[in-house]
Amino acid sequence: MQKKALITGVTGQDGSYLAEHLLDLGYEVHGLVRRVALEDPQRRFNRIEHLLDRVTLHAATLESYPSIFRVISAHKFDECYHLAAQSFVAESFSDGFSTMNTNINGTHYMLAALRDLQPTCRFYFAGSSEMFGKVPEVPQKESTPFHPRSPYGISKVAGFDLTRNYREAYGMFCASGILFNHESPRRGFEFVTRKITSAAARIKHGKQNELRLGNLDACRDWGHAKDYVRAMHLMLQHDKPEDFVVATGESHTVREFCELAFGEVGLDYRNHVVKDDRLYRPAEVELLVGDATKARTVLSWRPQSTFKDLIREMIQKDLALTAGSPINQL
Ligand code: NDP
Ligand code: GDR
Repeated sequence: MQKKALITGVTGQDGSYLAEHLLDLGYEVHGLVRRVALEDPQRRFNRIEHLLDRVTLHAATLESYPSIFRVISAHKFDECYHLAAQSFVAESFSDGFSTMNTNINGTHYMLAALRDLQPTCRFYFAGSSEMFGKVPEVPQKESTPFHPRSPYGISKVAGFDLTRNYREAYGMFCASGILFNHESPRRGFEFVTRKITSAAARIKHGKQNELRLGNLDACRDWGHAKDYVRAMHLMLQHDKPEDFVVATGESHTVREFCELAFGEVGLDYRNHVVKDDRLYRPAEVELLVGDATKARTVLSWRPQSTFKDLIREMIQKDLALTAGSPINQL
């Protein structure tokens, strides 16, 4: 029997890779997208343009319970991957209210609609290493206490708790991934890795002179999004619903990322990167590095891409983009 999956946030970085992965595995894939995206497909669907004839899209928004209820009442799904969210941490400091509203209520609406209409559908929640925030131990694992440092991190802790509560209270198959940063050539341009690789490519091509960044000393555990969506799928194939840390176990500073990315195009980042105090966050998460032993042993999950592979791939794609390749070929 062909399995049917619903992906919220299918137009995002992870949603696009997950849709590809599930299609490769023979799934019937459905995606939840905002009405505004349907009105502007060329721009809003650039990450999934190559999949449009193979996925079924439904208009709904995380702000509206009826819109979610309508989609879930019209189709029976085996698995639901809830990836949609306001995912930019810095933006959550500018407008914490809308981040909370979208991320917390949106997750609650998804869970409540599934409980009422399809309680046997397996549910994945996109939890984050931002939930650890001010870390009490290094590396962080499933048992590490949460101390979120942003409205975004707080919203993800609430989503994580909601997911666990639906599992415990109603016996639903609800699992959370605690995913550390993962990147790709499909990463949004506001996130630091893509900001760096796109700037390095543009500087190389003489289209930009400098790159303004905030905290260069922050440490992150950066993996490849393609590897991380495989872990999401594996979590829902496990015999019981559990939460898993997904990480590479390697941590690098933003400065190291700059050094390697600019080095890829034969430039010295010190000649181009300008530290800008306005880009610092009111509360920073200084050090993240994950211990994915549980995912490795229980799910047999392994990342395939290395830190250097990731940077090289992002730089190559940004060089091509700067030279004029259409964005949808990335
Ligand atoms: P993106 O920002 O690339 O994608 C977010 C998706 O959510 C987009 O499809 C966006 O749609 C959708 N969305 C946002 N707001 C709404 C809304 N109100 N209603 C419906 N859809 C909405 O994120 P990623 O793919 O990088 O991340 C996927 C998930 O994983 C997110 O929940 C993120 O918080 C979480 N996460 C990400 C990590 C990472 O390193 N990438 C690490 C840990 C967790 P639209 O295109 O219309 O804007
Ligand atoms: P993060 O990713 O906040 O970890 O959240 P981001 O790439 O935005 O920041 C990483 C680190 O880089 C520092 N930094 C800057 N960041 C940005 N965006 N722009 C800058 O100019 C800049 N200069 C320095 C930041 O201060 C930070 O320390 C990502 C998102 O995908 C979340 O949705 C996800 O949950 C977490 O990763 C895990």
